[in-house]
Amino acid sequence: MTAEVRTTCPYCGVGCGVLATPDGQGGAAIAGDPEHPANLGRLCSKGSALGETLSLENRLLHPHLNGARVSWDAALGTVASEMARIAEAHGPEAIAFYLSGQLLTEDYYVANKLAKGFVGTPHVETNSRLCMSSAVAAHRRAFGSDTVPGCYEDLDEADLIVLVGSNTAWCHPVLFRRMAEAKTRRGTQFVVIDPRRTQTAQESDLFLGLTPGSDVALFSGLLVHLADNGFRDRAFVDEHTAGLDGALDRARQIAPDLAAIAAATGLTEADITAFYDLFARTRRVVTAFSMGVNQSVQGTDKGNAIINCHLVTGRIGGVGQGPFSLTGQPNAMGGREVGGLSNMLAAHMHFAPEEVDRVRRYWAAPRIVTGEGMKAVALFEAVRSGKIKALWVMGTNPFVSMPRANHVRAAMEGLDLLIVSDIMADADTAKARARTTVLLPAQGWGEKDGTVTNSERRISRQRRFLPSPGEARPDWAVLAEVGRRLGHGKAFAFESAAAVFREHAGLSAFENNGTRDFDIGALTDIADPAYAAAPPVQWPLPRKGGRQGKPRFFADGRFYTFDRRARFVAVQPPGLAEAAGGEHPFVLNTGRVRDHWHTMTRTGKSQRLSAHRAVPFVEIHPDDAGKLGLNEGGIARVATVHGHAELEVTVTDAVSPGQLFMPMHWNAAYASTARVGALVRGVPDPVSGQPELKATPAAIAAVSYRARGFVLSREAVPMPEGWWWAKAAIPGGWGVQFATQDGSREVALALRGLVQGAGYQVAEYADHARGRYRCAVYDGARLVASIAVGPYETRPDWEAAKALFAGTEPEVAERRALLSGRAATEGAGPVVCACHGVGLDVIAATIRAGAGSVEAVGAVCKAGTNCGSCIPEIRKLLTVETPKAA
Ligand SMILES: Nc1nc2c(c(=O)[nH]1)N[C@H]1C(S)=C(S)[C@@H](COP(=O)(O)OP(=O)(O)OC[C@H]3O[C@@H](n4cnc5c(=O)[nH]c(N)nc54)[C@H](O)[C@@H]3O)O[C@H]1N2
Ligand SMILES: Nc1nc2c(c(=O)[nH]1)N[C@H]1C(S)=C(S)[C@@H](COP(=O)(O)OP(=O)(O)OC[C@H]3O[C@@H](n4cnc5c(=O)[nH]c(N)nc54)[C@H](O)[C@@H]3O)O[C@H]1N2
Ligand code: SF4
Ligand SMILES: [Mo]
Repeated sequence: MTAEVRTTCPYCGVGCGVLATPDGQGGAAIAGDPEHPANLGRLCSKGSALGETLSLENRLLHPHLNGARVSWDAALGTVASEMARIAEAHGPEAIAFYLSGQLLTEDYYVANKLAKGFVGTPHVETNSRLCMSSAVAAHRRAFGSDTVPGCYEDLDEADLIVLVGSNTAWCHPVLFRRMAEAKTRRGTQFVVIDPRRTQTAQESDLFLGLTPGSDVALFSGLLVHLADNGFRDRAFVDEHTAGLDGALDRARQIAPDLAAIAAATGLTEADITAFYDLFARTRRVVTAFSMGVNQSVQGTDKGNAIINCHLVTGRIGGVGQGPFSLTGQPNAMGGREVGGLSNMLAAHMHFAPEEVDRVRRYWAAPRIVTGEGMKAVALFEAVRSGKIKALWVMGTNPFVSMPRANHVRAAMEGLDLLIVSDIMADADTAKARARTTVLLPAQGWGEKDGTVTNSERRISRQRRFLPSPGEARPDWAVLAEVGRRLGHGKAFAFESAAAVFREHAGLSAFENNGTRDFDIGALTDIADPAYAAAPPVQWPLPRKGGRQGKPRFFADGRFYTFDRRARFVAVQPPGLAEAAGGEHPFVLNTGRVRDHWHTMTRTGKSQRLSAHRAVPFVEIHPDDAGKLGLNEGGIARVATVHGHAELEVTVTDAVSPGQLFMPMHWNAAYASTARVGALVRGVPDPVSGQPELKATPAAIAAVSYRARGFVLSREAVPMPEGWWWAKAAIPGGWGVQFATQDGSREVALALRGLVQGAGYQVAEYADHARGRYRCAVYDGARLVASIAVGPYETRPDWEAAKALFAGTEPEVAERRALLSGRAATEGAGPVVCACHGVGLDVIAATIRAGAGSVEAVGAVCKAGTNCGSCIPEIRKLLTVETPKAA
């Protein structure tokens, strides 16, 4: 064991501090950093399982050109010469970059400088367009700058937390635990506003299950209520804001009375009144919002409708109060700081002539671009139309995550030059082929070095604790090398991440003098050792301000508009881009599950994280399922105008009738047909350009196969063409669940050869007349593979087989059980607690045996005692199982 290294979790925007202790064999022990102010030692299930994602399996380790391995020199030679050729022939604007909120600030800075300053293309866009660009636009309209006013401490100190379109319990779990502690400590109340009764909603004091897309009606009604009932902060509104009258007029039109609000939102008048009263009489209120707000055709208006309510009450900038955009990605904020969105220039500057001039001088870049580039949806449209000839995709997987992904894929395959920088060889986008395709291996988390900024503006270091594998390089270094090859040696002479950071910090302070919110001038001269050792720090951090950042903005009522007043915004009436109906009668909502990250290229490697939900699924209300003959665990085809997916059915009243919910995670390496982007329309918000990803009209129907089963094997085995399948990491190897039109005999033939190595013994049980087949493959006493097939109606239960597979040498009784399909011992059920691998059946039995609280359950079976991400699910089981115990 070598010494532990302080670093930062590479997943969500909470930005938890991690202590990583490398084991010397490519792995590391992972723990929460007790000294990091974001998490004070806690980690959620994803953070805790980081150690399971570090293997080099399927890593992209060498540069490739058109499918063949080449040297870095050859790969970057092609990149530079092709970029130069395309710029020469079609102009630099034919070149685009599509970046990611998961890049480090240093990577992002160099990419932005290269493109906007030296290649001369404004088309530098990022997946953050799909994530929080509506929040950015709402901030800019209200505050004159993209400023997050508050900090995490406000969540500890609030008396009311309103969560809008945010499944915080699953997506920002460590923050949710802070909120839950505030509840215990000071009785903080939670209101959850979401069309879906999420795990977060289960924990709320008031759940408002509104009609999709109707948030603006709810918050317009709230604005009127606050303004008309004596909750207006007159001094604040008069001295520090503008535009209330116009915003209020519009709000009155949208929400003339309670009945109209109830009709628009589908909520009861009693619930609406309860929410308005609670908000009105609680001074310390934080309204936290994420993708249910942002990923909407009126995401910017939703954000401003929320901010309006904070401005009218003057609840901004004070302890425990304010609107709070929860950022998704670990460096969503860093991307905003460097100018990673195509409508920003750099360092929170836009394209005003004096701003362009300032950055031109700082960069010494005479060819700097002078206007905005295209936003994601338009950008990929321009790829399709041929306007964009070269695209560099870095740290994002658009074949899965972009709306109309099939369209996007076809468009990208028509490019003259496609460059993909990724860490995984099996990422869907890394498998694309354009006329010239260059694949560049990036250093991943634990291998690279730099900074990220979390939701509360806190800059933390990601540090290297593993050797760099194969020929992987840091993204910033590759970009800088291309800059040098294009003839800009001086501008891209960076010798380290620290050098990049210094230049970035310098730009933030350059001719700033308090005119721009983003200022980290105090770090401009940070020396290499200080950068190496830098503790987490919040911005702003101006040169003259000392080493302590400022936790909150706007307490002084001074904003970044020209008159330093905040703006109320008159919003548009609520609505979705397209109404469900006709052949597509359902609203398809999409989002996340607790234990997977995005397109699964990393969390898919973890068996702990794959146990919670092992198969892609669609949630549907029992009434709809009944009408359509859909059964729990059956397979359904969900289709939109743009594409389709086949998913396992989960029948639940967590979704309302007429709605479907599907997770965004499964990519083509993990499931046959479950890529979310293929289905989603993604009409962009007119202000922010962020596409609507939560409400595409869809149809759903049962699908019937002849057989269904699973394969467990030490190495992953590919499924035959035409089968439905989903792959999951399991203890000791891989599990694939499948369904097929073949009978058990054909399945046996197709699969047995895939798992049967030389010298292995095979034990089989076949009853093909009944469509049943089971097989266990042993290498000596060790179980190396197991196959089970049954008729389609029998949903395969693989928990018992998985348990045997995880062990070393099954007993005779267990071997027999494996073939008979009956478990030798009682199963544990699907995993609830990922950290300790505790199943639902075990927790339910513990409760029935008398454990009456989360703590008691933990004391008996350990569930919920590590990261706590499963505590909401345990609490739900307590409500269900406790009555049975009595
Ligand atoms: N486990 C996990 N955590 C993550 C991530 C992950 O992949 N996995 N990704 C990270 C990233 S990048 C992001 S952006 C965040 C996202 O974090 P969240 O925003 O919390 O996650 P989502 O599940 O995308 O969507 C949130 C909720 O919006 C609701 N919603 C849909 N339509 C509407 C509507 O019209 N109004 C309202 N009020 N709500 C609506 C959905 O039902 C859903 O429950 O999570 C981050 N954390
Ligand atoms: N329908 C629907 N679509 C959505 C969403 C939704 O809720 N619904 N959410 C949207 C949101 S909020 C987001 S943030 C996006 C996320 O979508 P993506 O950004 O496409 O998802 P990731 O899986 O995080 O992709 C990251 C890629 O970068 C690679 N990678 C990891 N580390 C590195 C590195 O250090 N360097 C490089 N070069 N590559 C690396 C990974 O292997 C992976 O291929 O999806 C969006 N799309
Ligand atoms: S909450 Fe979980 S995923 Fe997010 S930063 Fe913390 S440990 Fe990582
Ligand atoms: Mo995101």
